[in-house]
Parts: sequence; structure tokens; C-alpha cells
Amino acid sequence: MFNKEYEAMQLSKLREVQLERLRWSLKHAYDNVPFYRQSFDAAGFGPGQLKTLDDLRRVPFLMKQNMRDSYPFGLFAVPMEKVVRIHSSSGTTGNATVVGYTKNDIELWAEVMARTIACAGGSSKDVVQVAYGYGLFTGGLGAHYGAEKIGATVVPISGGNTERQLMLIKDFGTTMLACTPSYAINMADHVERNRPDYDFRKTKLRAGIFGAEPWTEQMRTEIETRMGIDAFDIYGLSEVIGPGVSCECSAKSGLHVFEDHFYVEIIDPESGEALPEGEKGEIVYTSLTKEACPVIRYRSRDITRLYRTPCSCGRTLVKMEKVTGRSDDMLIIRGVNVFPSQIEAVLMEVEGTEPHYQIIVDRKDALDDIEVMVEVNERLFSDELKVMNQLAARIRQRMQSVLGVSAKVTLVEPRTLARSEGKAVRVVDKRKLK
Ligand code: DLL
Repeated sequence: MFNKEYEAMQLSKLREVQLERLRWSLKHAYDNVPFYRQSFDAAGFGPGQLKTLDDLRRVPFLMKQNMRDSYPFGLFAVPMEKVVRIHSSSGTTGNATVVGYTKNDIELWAEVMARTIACAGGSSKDVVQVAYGYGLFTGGLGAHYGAEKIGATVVPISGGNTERQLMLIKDFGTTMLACTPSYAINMADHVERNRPDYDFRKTKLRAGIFGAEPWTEQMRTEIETRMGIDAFDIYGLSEVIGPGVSCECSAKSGLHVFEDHFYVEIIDPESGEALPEGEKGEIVYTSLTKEACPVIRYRSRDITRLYRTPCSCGRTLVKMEKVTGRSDDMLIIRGVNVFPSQIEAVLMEVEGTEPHYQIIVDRKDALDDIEVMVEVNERLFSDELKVMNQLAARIRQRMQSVLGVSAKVTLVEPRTLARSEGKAVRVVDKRKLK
């Protein structure tokens, strides 16, 4: 499913394809969704005025709030009888965002997910265990349809039930695991703790396609060494399609974006101005071929960088840097900008900690207060207060020098922090509750 026609296309040709598809997508949105009509009209822009791809910058952004305000089906561009599937993201605050798919959209999604699996070296020979959650979340069904499309054997186990996951990996000869990176680590932990007889290296498991949450290079190394597999980053968001927006190839040096279907721009999250290729900022998506829920200049809040360098895999598609933060999950601690992923990187550097942590932000006496709770590993966990205090002090110092904030560091016993079978809850910001 390496679609050479589009994935290894010359840039000038790709731009032609994008321009043609963009014209269709803008007109489709304008003609069928009152929200787009109003917002284009207010900006004095008609879809017919699009002469070059850069003209898209004249179109106002679509914000998550607009999607919530249109709950549930206000942004659908086709009648409900054409909608064959609904997905929705949980939405921690306010309404959830709801997306719909036509038959063609489902086919498109299966294609980009099949390409994703191929990008990670998968083929019809693989047995893909889908341990992303099935349901309204796009992870499970997205990976499922893609794996079927490529002709692989799908094991639709969904998330959770770790013992059963391990059994099926062994008994069904699973070669590729699809789940969140935190759940992969959770599985490795489980084996280390409870299953001295189980060895991932004696199974056929050889690769994993992990995504749906930010994860660091350190976490990759951890998964790869503990499971003896290749770990690939896959990325996507429900508003745009689900997983299948971009993914890593064997080079593991960025995620190829399927830009024949999704047009990407990078903007300054403060000013909204477009930034040149190569600069870091917020990634904005425009769907080029989607029918039920076209998104035009959707502000993802994900922070990344785009670069177009020749890739050993042969794909010419632009690459995006691993997403390690969002413009809206950035914590501001006493005026200092801190990304949870930076804290994670510090924790992973320090000998003796486990990749299970929680960041608690609070406000005391008008001052931001940050506490990092982290599990220490069995070997290091010691009742001897002195050893623990030294370790906490090391983490505190490192955090201070890397992040520029002082945090309270609390070491906890292995397995005391709540585990997730889906996305891990890394940050509890109590300031938002007050
Ligand atoms: O998480 C879709 C998905 C499912 C992607 C399975 C990959 C695998 P949402 O629930 O709408 O969709 O959440 C989208 O999650 O804007 C990012 O902030 C974050 N995210 C997704 N993939 C990655 C990744 C799915 N590989 C939001 N790295 C996005 C970092 C990611 N963040």
C-alpha cells in the first residue's frame, strides 16, 4: 500500500493535485455548511477566488469551539442518509466534537491507515492486534479498517485485559501491535512483574504503531528494548479523520503527512500568521477530499515543524516533527512555559524512575505550585529515606536547570499511580477547577 503515485510524487505535481482538490473542498464546504458560508462571506472570500494554494490564507480558521458550538451535526456537509458512521472525541470540557463519515470517507480513511501500516513496514502477511479502544474513539476502528484494507489479519481485541493481550500475541502469532505508547509500556510492566515465563522476544511481535498521545524518544527506546520490537509513531485527530494523518517510516525521522488528502500549514499560535516551512508552530489542517465533514483551516493546537528532505523510504511527502506539545496544554508555571513532555524527558533521563508520572498544578497563595509524582522502580525503591531524598533532589535540580521552574518531586512506590488502558492522564491542573 505504498501508493507511489501520490506518496512519491514530484512537488510541483503534488501542488497541482492539492490546488484542484482544494477548490472542490472549499466549494463543497461553502455550498453545504452554513457555518463556512458565513465565515467565508464575513472575510469577503468566495471559493471561486482561490487562484493559488497561498490564497487559502484569506480564509478564517476553524476552531475547536466552532465545532462544539455546532454540536452535534451542524458542520455536516451531506444529508444524514449519506452518513454511515459517527465518531466523537470525549471532550474534557464543554461539548464533545462529533464527526461523520460517508462511505467514501470510510474508504479514504481505510486507505490512509493502510498506507500508515505499510509505512511502518506492514503488509498482508502481518497479524495486527488492535488494542486501541473501539467505539466513538477513532483509534480502534481506524486501525481495524486500515489493517483489513492492506489484507493483514486483524485481531480486534480493543484496549485493556492485558493478560489476554499477551496470550493472543503468543497464540495468534501477532506481528504488529496497535495501541497507545503508554499502554505498550503498561504491558511490558505487567510482564516484568507477573509473568517471568513470558518473553516478547520469543513471540512473533516485531513492530508497533503507537500514537494518540505525545511520547518521547526515551519512551520509544524503552518500548523497543523491553519488547524487542520497532516502535513507530502514528498521528491523527478525529476532526481531520482519526489516525491516518501522518506516520513514521523506517527512517524514524519524522512523520510523513498524507498531503494528497490533508493540506497542512504552520502558523504562529499567537498571531495566527503563517510561518515558513521549517519553523515550529501550530499545525493547521484542511481536508481536500472529505465529504461528510470537510475541515477548512482547522487549528489543531498541536505544535510541530514541517520539513521536506529526501527520505530513505522513497516517500516525498512532507514530514512533521513528532508532536510533543499543544499550544493549549502548555502549562504556564509562574510565568514559565512548560510542556508536560519536557518533564517526562527529565524523568526518563534519571536512573531509577518509571515512565509513570503525574503532574499536579495548583495555586497556593496566588502562586503556581507544581508537583511531579513519579514512580520509582522496584530495584531502587527503598525504605531508606536518604536514598529516596537524594533521588528526589536530583530530579528537582535537573528540572530546575532544564525547565527553569522548581517543582516539588514526590517519589511513590511502584504501581501506585492509576494506570490507563487508553490515553494516560498526565496533568491534573487544579487551577482550572478553581
Ligand atoms: O487520538 C487519533 C489517533 C488514534 C491517533 C490512534 C493515533 C492513533 P483524538 O482523540 O481526536 O484522535 O486526539 C487527537 O491527540 O490533536 C494530538 O494532540 C494527540 N495525538 C494524536 N496522535 C499523537 C501522536 C486521536 N502520535 C489529539 N503524538 C491530537 C502526539 C498525538 N500527539
